[in-house]
Amino acid sequence: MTKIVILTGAGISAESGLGTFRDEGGLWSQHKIENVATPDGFSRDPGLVHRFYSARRQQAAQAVPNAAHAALARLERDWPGDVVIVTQNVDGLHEAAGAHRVLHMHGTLSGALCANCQHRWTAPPEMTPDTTCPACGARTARPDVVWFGELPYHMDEILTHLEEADIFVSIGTSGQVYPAASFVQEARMQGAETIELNLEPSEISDAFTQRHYGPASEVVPQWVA
Ligand code: BV8
Repeated sequence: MTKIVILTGAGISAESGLGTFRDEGGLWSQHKIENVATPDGFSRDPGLVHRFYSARRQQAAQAVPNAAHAALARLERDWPGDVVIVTQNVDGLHEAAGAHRVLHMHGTLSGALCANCQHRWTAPPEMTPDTTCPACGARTARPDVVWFGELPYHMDEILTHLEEADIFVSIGTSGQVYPAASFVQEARMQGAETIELNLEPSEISDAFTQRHYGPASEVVPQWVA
């Protein structure tokens, strides 16, 4: 049975009103990466990092899936073979659209992690440096997201899916962050068909055998149909 592995990035959620990172006016233009998405940045100013993620958590909670998320959920439901979504996104829009097999390699805004005892729980809408861990009581709560220099989640499982993929589709990512940006090469080495669906060519466009450009809410349903 044909297995499809789909990588998504911030671009698939752009039309749901969630900012991307590297587009004009994107999240990184408002904050320096090293101040809000690195362990050092969190140690230096946990209040700033909590404010950055609390604002995104509340925004994501209001966002609704768009036609691209819905099309992928339909594909997962109707495709006779395996469909796995590997997302770099920390919003819950794939699940809100009805997808079930979603691997959040960079974590989720809805998750909280205790830097002291590694306990995980559902994050309150607003987290601050005074947020305590319900398990150990320490004030060491952090967003359960993967920062630069930290190992992404589910890597072993993801690499297995890439080995088994017959089709690899990359949607809404600039291909600038690793190891996600290397997945297309992994898939190609296994002989998979590689497809890029994006607003414009990404840093890794040359690695794809098929490319369709335009807003995700248009090109993804067209491709799924
Ligand atoms: C690791 C946190 C090792 C959560 C994020 C030099 C070379 C290679 C690698 C490195 C290097 N120097 C450092 C590294 C490693 C580093 C890295 O890749 N750095 C980059 C900047 C060079 N990577 C890491 O540190 C990773 N970890 O390597 O660990 C290790 C090994 C062992 C033990 C310990 C450690 C961790 C990376 C994860 C970082 N965390 N986010 C959060 O805040 O969200 S990354 C961040 O970027 C988000 O997760 C985001 O999803 C991700 C990727 O960005 P995109 O999703 O692609 O978003 P972007 O804005 O860039 O692009 C949007 C795209 O959408 C554009 O192409 C645009 O055209 C398109 N678009 C816009 N609108 C639409 C659209 N498409 C369709 N429709 C639209 N409407």
